[in-house]
Amino acid sequence: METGKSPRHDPGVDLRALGNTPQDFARDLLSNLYYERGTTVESASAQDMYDSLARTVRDRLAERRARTAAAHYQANPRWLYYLSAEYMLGRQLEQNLLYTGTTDLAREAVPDFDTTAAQDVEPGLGNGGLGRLAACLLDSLATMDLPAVGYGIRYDLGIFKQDLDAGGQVERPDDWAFQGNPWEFPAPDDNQVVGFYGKVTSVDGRREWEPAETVLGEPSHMLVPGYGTDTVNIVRLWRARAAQGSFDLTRFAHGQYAEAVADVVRSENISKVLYPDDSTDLGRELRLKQQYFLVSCSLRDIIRRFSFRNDGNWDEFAAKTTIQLNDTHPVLAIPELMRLLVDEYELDWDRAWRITHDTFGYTCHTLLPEALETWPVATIENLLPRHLEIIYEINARFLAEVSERFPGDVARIQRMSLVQEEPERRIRMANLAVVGSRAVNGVAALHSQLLAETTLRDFAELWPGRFHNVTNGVTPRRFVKIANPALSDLISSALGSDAWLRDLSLLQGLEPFAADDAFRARWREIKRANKLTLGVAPDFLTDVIVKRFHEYKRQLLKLLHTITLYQRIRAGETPAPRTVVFAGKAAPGYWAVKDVIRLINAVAATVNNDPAVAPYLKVFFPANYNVTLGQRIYPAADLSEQISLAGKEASGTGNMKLALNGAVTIGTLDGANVEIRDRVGADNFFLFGLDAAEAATLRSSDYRPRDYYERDDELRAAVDAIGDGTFAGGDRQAFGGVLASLLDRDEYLTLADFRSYLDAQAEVEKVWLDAEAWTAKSILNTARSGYFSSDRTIADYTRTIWGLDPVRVNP
Ligand code: C3B
Repeated sequence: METGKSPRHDPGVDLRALGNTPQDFARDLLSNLYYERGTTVESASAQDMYDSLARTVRDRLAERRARTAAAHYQANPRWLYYLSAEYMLGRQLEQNLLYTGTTDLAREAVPDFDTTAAQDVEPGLGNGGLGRLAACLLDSLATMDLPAVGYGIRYDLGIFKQDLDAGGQVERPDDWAFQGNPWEFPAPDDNQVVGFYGKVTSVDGRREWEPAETVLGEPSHMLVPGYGTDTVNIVRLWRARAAQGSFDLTRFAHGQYAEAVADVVRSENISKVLYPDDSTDLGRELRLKQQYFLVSCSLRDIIRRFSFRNDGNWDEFAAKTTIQLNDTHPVLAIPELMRLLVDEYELDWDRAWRITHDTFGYTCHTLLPEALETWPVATIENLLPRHLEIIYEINARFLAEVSERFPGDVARIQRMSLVQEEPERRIRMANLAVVGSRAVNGVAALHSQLLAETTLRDFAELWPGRFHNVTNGVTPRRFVKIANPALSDLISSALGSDAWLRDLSLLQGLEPFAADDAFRARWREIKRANKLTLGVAPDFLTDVIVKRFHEYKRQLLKLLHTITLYQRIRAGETPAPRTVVFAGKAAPGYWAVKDVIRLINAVAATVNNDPAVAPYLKVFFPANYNVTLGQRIYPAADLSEQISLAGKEASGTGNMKLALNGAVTIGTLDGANVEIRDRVGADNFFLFGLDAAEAATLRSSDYRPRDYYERDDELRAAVDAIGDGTFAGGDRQAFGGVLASLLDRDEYLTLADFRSYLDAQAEVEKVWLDAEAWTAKSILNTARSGYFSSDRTIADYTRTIWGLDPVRVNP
């Protein structure tokens, strides 16, 4: 199984002969068209041209990749392995053109560049923030020359495509690689065999797991280039396949066509589809299989890579390897590494545990208890019997440690146990993650603080030194340079260079320009042009709430405000014109927020068809929010809505993308909003609402949403309009569920925060009417948001958790 292949680079021929003159580029493009697609310029389809262009660009990265692999082999460095069930990579073509400096060459060489580029499909292998964060971190790791590999699953179907039918969300499959994926390199020789089910027996005093079912994990990788450097890292994605020869010819001959491929289908189902759930625990055996599949393939690959230079030297493993667990989805890596070390490599338990514990770091991305994964003991016992034994052993040793520290504290032991007893026995994956990792981190300052005070309090008391904060960040390459080229050019000309793309703190240099009339005028012009590109009115305030739909994120609060604006206009008021942009997907089974989507579109239909309202208010809900659509929305936004109930949003990253593009935030003291406000200044941020402590107190008291409804005339009118058929052609039942949830429960205190939110919106409007004052705030938001670069996030991880050194790639 160990191929012992080493990625040494043979410098006998200079592959950089892939030159970058217009002739070189055009020749390579033509060569790909002829030899890869078997066609000619005259008869090439848009897809032929796209594929050939993609290969031409990719080949320039492949050469850098070979030099990176050689440098890494030479350095034998400490590696970071990032394990994540999700990656939202975004479109690859524009990024890779930028990173290879071939954008102009491509525009020159390709007859119809825009049509060609439009063929590029975004691999949507994630749900939302967590998956996009993973992609931003990979971008920064490569940019900072850090030796890292991302591991994930190559889902056949990514996050569903959202259609809107009569205003409601309809999900369509995202067959993203249907036309092939030119960015990907298959590596079938590096496949791994993964076991499931079966039984455990004792052989010579050792435990031996005999799986009843095996599946092949076949990897392919996509290139992850750094910006402004020759480093090209990889993200390695596993695809499940049946073993060769699984097709049942006998059954086929008897006309049993479905049965003939049953084994193949069963195996391949493991990487068939991304679970489209965000922030809820979802107990399905296939999902657990996916998680184990990812972990098992990746760990064996990590050991294979370790063995190139350090074969058998297990005492070096944790010094050469750090593995970051992106939330609880890959946490089975902890018992799996124990199983490999103890059962397969025959290390004793204590030594294996030291290695395991020293190897892992765990990032938690939530505070919601319902998002902390737990798995029924019975499910694990059936699917992974040996892992359950190992988890029990870890638990027994761990609980002995807790008892020693807190003798007689039975309640504490029950809370901390890896096994939940009631109402059903389940394994608590977050507890397992904390016990098996040397470092645990939250993703924003407030989040890390609340984790230690609430969700993971017992663990923080036991091991205070294990807990860290690493505030999230976003890549300025994709979310400023590529998304907003005109603004990027303005920034570069103001700062005198584009060095800010690799050191975003340099944006501070823009501060003086907030007082420069000509600069402000140019800043406004760009924002206007970006609105036209998005297709919204250029002179309206563009007010955006774009993110996954979730009750805690309170899209409904934004909608109540929108309804109030509508009612005020109907009553003769003439507010500052604004377009409210909603975008985002809802988990397919999450009916409470699917109703909200339907209601937003019903309100949009009413508002947008009312000529009396048209000069003041529009509601826009573009379907299928994804990275590509986000790249068009952020540059056009004036106002960034970050209005989750305080204490619920771990961090947010859309808030950072919007601030960097000059949107001013209206928000609660939640997640990274707190840090955004600290940096941009309280004067350049519209704050409202309960803080986390106040929200927790109100929620635990006898909260009565109806009191707020009865006391506030505008609130009552907005809520009544939902129930009286105003937006449903007179049908009073159409949104009964939304109404009841607001008035009877209002779990996320929407009504309690309504008035404070409207007051803050009045302040927004006042400032907006003074265009110069608004533009100054917009510029200061960009100038002071450099901290939110994912390069800074990676620097923090490197310093506090990973301890990595860069490896420079020789030109
Ligand atoms: C998200 C959180 O909801 C965001 O606050 C956070 O910014 C990102 O992760 C990145 O840290 N998240 C998610 O997208 N999916 C989950 N299952 C849990 C958290």
